[in-house]
Amino acid sequence: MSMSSTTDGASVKESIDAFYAGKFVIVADGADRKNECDLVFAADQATTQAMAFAIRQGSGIVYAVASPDALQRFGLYPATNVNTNRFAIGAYVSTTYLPGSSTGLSAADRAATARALCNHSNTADSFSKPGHMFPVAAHTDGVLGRPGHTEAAYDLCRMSGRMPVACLTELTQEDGSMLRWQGAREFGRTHGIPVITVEQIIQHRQAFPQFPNAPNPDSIPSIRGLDLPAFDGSGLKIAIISARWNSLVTRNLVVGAKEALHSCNVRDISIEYVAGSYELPAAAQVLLESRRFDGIICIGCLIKGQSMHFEYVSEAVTQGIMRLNLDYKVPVVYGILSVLTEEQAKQRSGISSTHNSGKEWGITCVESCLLTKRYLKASRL
Ligand code: RBF
Repeated sequence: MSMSSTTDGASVKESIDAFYAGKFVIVADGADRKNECDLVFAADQATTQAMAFAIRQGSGIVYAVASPDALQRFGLYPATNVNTNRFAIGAYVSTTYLPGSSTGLSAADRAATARALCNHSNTADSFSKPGHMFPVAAHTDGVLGRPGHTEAAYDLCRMSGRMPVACLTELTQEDGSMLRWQGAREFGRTHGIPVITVEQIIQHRQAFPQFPNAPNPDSIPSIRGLDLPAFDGSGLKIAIISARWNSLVTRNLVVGAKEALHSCNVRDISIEYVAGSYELPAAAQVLLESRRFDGIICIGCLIKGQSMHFEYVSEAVTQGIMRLNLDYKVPVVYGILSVLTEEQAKQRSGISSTHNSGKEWGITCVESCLLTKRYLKASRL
């Protein structure tokens, strides 16, 4: 019984396609590890039917896999300070999405919780602690950082360009024992679900280091906006400076920028905060003087009010950031939404749409850093 041969199970490509379409994928780890087969699917595609199937065929416990950052933004925290689990699973406190549920345990309620964990406009207040879904933090390097089911589910999200939150449960048999490799393949055949191994995902990630970026809905059907090609930003050191003014919006933009940087393999990301957009150029200058960064992304949100403030500040900040770009020869990305209404701010930051401008700024920063590296001998001053 070999689990490493791709001819035994499905191909990674097949699994990525299924996962992208919101369908199930079964992932097996090695006999030397847990020797379990887990059912995974994209959390933003979690329907009541999918959740009911997962609860019936699995252990009954359904996990929500995401990065530590993504969980912490909803006020979730590690379930223990001292992890004595044999496989050091990154268990977080259990949770239920309150607005969408009654007891939290039904398939419909758990599906609502899974979907809510994908919606950045939700705040920590909306999630009870404890609850009935079990969040697990994935290693941010995916299966390359830890060869577990959790990371396999997380990587399936990233490899398919989906929102990086997945649902996962361990498949069990009628008698309650765990389903193993052979049983999982039969189960997969019966239900039309591709079965792959963690090892296959590791090999795929090594062969294809870049993740595709989620399509930018603005740029696909029309000529507006920026397409999001994948760049390899391995080794780059990037700082994000975010204004806290209009923080609901800027927080989302920061998440978008970080997701884009991660998708370009940027691992070294520092984040600093200032009060308002007006503070951004001076803060960027301080970081530039430290000579520690290959690029900086300034994030803010200016919403036109009743006074002349908007005009003055946006003009000053635009000029300030341009000056830094030309003076320091280090890319300083202008990530400031200058909008007329709150609704426009929500639309451009992914709160009321799927378009998050932060992603474009992350990609832009990597692209500009690579250009600088190609033409200037010392990219860090
Ligand atoms: N900062 C922003 O980033 N976005 C805004 O929409 C914004 N609106 C402001 C409106 C007024 C009337 C004032 C006085 C400040 C505003 N700020 C805003 C804060 C500004 O960028 C800066 O932090 C403060 O002026 C302190 O230097």
